[in-house]
Amino acid sequence: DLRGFMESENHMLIIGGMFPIHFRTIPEKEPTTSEPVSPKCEGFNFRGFRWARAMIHAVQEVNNRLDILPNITLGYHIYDTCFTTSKTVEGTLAYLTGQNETMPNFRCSAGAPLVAVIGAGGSTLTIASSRIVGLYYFPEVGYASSCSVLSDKYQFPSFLRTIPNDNHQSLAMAELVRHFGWVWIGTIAADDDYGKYGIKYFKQNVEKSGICIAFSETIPKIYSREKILEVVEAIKESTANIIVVYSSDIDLSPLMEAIAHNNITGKTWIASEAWVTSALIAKPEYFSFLGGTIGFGVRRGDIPGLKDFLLDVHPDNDARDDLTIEFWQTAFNCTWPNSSIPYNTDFRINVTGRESGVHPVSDQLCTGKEKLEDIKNTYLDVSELRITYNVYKAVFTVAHALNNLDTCVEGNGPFPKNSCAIIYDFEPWQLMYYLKNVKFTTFDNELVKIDDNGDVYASYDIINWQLNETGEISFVKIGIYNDTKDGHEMKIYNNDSIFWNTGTLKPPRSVCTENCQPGTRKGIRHGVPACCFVCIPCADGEISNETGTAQKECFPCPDDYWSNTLKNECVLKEVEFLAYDEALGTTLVALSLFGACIVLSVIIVYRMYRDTALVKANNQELSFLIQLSLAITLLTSFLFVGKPEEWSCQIRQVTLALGFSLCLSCILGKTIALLLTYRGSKLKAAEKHDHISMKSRHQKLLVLISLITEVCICTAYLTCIPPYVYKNMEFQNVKIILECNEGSIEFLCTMFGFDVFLAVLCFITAFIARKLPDNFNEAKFITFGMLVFFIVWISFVPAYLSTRGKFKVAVEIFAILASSFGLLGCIFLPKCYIILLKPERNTEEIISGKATTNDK
Ligand code: TCR
Repeated sequence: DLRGFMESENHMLIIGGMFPIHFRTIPEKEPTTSEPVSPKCEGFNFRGFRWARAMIHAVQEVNNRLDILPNITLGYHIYDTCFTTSKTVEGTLAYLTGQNETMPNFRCSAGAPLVAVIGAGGSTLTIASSRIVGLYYFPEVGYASSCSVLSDKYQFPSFLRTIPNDNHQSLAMAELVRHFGWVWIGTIAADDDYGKYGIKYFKQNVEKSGICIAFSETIPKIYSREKILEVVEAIKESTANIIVVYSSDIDLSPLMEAIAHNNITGKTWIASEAWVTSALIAKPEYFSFLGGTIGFGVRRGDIPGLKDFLLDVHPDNDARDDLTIEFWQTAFNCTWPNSSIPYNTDFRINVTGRESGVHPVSDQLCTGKEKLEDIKNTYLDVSELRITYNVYKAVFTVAHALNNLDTCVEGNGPFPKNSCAIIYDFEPWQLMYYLKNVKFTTFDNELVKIDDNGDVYASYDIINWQLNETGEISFVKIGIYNDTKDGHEMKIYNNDSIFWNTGTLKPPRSVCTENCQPGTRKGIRHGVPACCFVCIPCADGEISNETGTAQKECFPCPDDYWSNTLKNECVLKEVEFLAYDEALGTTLVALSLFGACIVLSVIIVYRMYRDTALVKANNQELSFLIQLSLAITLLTSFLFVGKPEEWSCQIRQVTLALGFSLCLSCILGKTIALLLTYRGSKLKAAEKHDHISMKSRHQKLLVLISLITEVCICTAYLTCIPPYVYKNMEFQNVKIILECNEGSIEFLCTMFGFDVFLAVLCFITAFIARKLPDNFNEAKFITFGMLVFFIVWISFVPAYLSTRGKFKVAVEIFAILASSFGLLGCIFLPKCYIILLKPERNTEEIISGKATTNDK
């Protein structure tokens, strides 16, 4: 309990202050058998003591300044919260009542009014005390209470603070995590409002960007070995390398002790403001576990004259000052003569299981000559004045508000009828008005402005833990994070200046599953976080080629492309057609050439033996036309083999149909002639000549008509719906079958239907004529040839329909060759046989059928 004021004539106002000068209260043994008393506290907190001293320093500075509150002297009344809610509430009530003078915490200057409270440290404590002072609209200015709920003015109408709202810090942490590409993160929160709200907001933020939380643990408020070990176990088991910790240093220290004890290395810790620069955690012996920690610190300031003021503390200064005696005893580990202060104790059970702090009072007596300058102590460390600077700003906020209240000009005031409040006697809500509008600059030229929610502008230093030459942990500023009007801004100065405990210059990685390789995609596993997935190979015809991102889908290749075996690239599909240079193609072409040669030799034979009876007996032109048409049909194979082109597609079927129609119409001419010859044989000799010439005219006409008909059909086909080249991809994924699409099946059928019609006529007439005596049984051979023709084409249909790809074309060529060879063989081969090998039978008599008996 610190209190003080300057003795002067001036009017005096008191500012309350609440600081965690001890770590915890000592639990009462038997609370029910005696009247309850306020618990005692243990564990001297040098940092909290420094904050309290900084407040006194700030109050004195205000008193020394002539520009702020010249006629008023500020006093202070500081209460130890012992980092517990109960003590805080007790203190708050003591402030408000000003009663209970016998209790240790009393208002020294009876009569001097309390104007505001600075405090109460951690958010949980502040929430408790602020709810009480809020009832009276009594101002409370926080210096370390950063929890976001405190911005809620419905719940905490009289609270303001000089530390930024934690929402900004949570955002900054999320931004940092995203910056380094970490997606698999563990979180640890203190079991209080600070930890829980901070982590909650962090999680909300981070989960939006697809980052997953591997584990969420809480550190107990009341020390519990089991619970700490549970947390340690969770950290050990998790694959997450990044751990975000939102906790005050006091709560965190047992966990860190356990981390060191269990030798957990290789983790990178993200520190919240409350422990990032704390000497309780940043111990050199922890460096192998905590080195490379990155955290956020609020703005720091070097308060002028503070170091000297801190040094100016000695038990002799004030005999009643128990805290200073305890400080002295703890700092120098000695006992102050005749002191009844038993505080230098710690009854906690250590994480390691042994009883620690069993050194209630040292045997060594303090001399009073110990030198503070000689020891290294958190209290005297003024290198990282962040919260201390906030305390300073909090005092000045109150002082400036009081000053504004004091300088109010009557008639221009903010209160009803433009009145002012009187500094000697004002209500708490009147000061609240001025506090809400306060605006001033510190010695550091920092503008302090409290907004409507009682918050200040957020700006953080990004701090990295590194080891310096002297083997101590130094807090290196590696970047900044600022809250700007439109969003926020994070700057990391130089990536190479960051120390990572991975032993490299590169940031550690923290993922549950490594990103999928190209050629695979992300497959969701049920019941596990989205960051833990399996990589499934892409389906055929689909690819994924991005590296670095975990992609959810494979993309199908464009039409002409297909995936390669690695599934990371689309490659042009292989084009398939019946080529000249493959065995099948060559064979078919050779066969057709062979056929054409035979036809050619037949033509030559006919030409050479044109004067013989057998050749003469036929209409020579018709025979030639048949030979020609067979040559044509045989040679159309060339149009079918090779890469289909627009032109070849268009002419191949047409040529074939025309060839056949020419051939068949000639044959029909022949068979009709045979029928007519029979009739003619019954005519008289005079009429015979006429008959013969008429017969050949009729034959030519028939050929011409059928040819014209077929040409018409073909032209219509080609002009209306011509065939075209078609890339068939339906049957095979990997290949494009290049084929001719016939365009119109109807036209095709009509075209070939006409051929079939002719063929049927041929067959019928030949069949009728087969028994007639003719020149060398021609009708019989034609019947046979037509049968071959039919058999070939009838069997062609199912064969054609059931084959795919290039073999389809082969089947068709095969049918063409077979039918052509069939006709060739049946019509011309027997004749050539006779012409060439049996010339004795090549006589008028035998041919005209007069020697039929011989024949049979
Ligand atoms: N806000 C924390 C408490 C806290 C603290 C600290 C405690 C902060 N910074 C430094 C000890 C040392 C930030 C709270 O609970 O709101």
